[in-house]
Amino acid sequence: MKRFFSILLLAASVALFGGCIRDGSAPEEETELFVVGFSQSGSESDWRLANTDSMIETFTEDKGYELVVENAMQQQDNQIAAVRSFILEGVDLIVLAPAMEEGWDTVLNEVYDAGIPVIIMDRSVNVGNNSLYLSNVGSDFLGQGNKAVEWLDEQTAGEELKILHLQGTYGTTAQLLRSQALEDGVASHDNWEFAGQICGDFTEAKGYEIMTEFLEENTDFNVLYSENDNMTFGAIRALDEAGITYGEGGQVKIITFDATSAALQLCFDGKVDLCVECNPLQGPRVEELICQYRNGEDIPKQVYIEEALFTKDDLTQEIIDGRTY
Ligand code: GZL
Repeated sequence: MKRFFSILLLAASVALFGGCIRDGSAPEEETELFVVGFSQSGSESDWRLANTDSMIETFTEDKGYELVVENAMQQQDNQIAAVRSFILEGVDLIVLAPAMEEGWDTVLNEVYDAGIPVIIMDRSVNVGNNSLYLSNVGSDFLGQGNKAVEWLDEQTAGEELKILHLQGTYGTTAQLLRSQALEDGVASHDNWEFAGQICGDFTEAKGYEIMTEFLEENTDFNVLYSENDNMTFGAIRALDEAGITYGEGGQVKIITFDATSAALQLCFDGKVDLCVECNPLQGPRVEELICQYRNGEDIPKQVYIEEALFTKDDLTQEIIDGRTY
């Protein structure tokens, strides 16, 4: 008899609250789609495009979702407007991939007051009250930078290093923490110094532009620490035009973040020395958290995605060809 009532209670809660079954399939009792409002920060890089694709491929109608995607083109004001439109539309949950770390308190309080749950994905938000969001799914950006610094220390023990620091968009969590790791590294090594710190906004075009400008003034550096692959691709074009060698046996060691397949190919070809993976395929993990939430389970406030480092020795053409982004 007891089992009968527990089954009855489960069926009632699914029918009433739309809990989702872990395999992602919508319970038969559900008729309405679960509407996810997704505010994506932009489309500035290969990483970002893969991140968007991961969400689109995960939140499909046959699994019981309607995904509403708004691309903010790296402008926080566009994201705030998108979140407000999600409130008016009465979506069931918001996924926010924030362009910047600051400036979210007001609009996230509006979402909270509207009773709509929020998951932060990729970067982080710095708000006074972290109960404004359910969880932050993303990368350990400080860990990525620290692993890169440790690798550089091991590879160049005792050498005099002049490091050109190609930074991502200022104020984004990826830039803030990857930069902090390198700045801490320079501060703790008497034989390391900055040749320069320049911002490429995570794009190939800006990376090429600022690298070209920098090389007109200064070619005296032996490490390039570039905070994403697209800026690296632009920087490499500028290095080629300036006749400066890089990678295996070159004047400049290159460290790059994201580990897109194009960057891994450069690494395998000996043109880039270290690829630090930043995994954009976060849709499935976000969906798992949403299912836990809808089933009334507690979810962790911070979830880090598994990531690795790649040098030439870690790669084969088969591994590269098997990558999905
Ligand atoms: C990292 C992400 C960064 C990538 C860049 O999670 O925020 O933004 O490293 C992207 O490619 O532009």
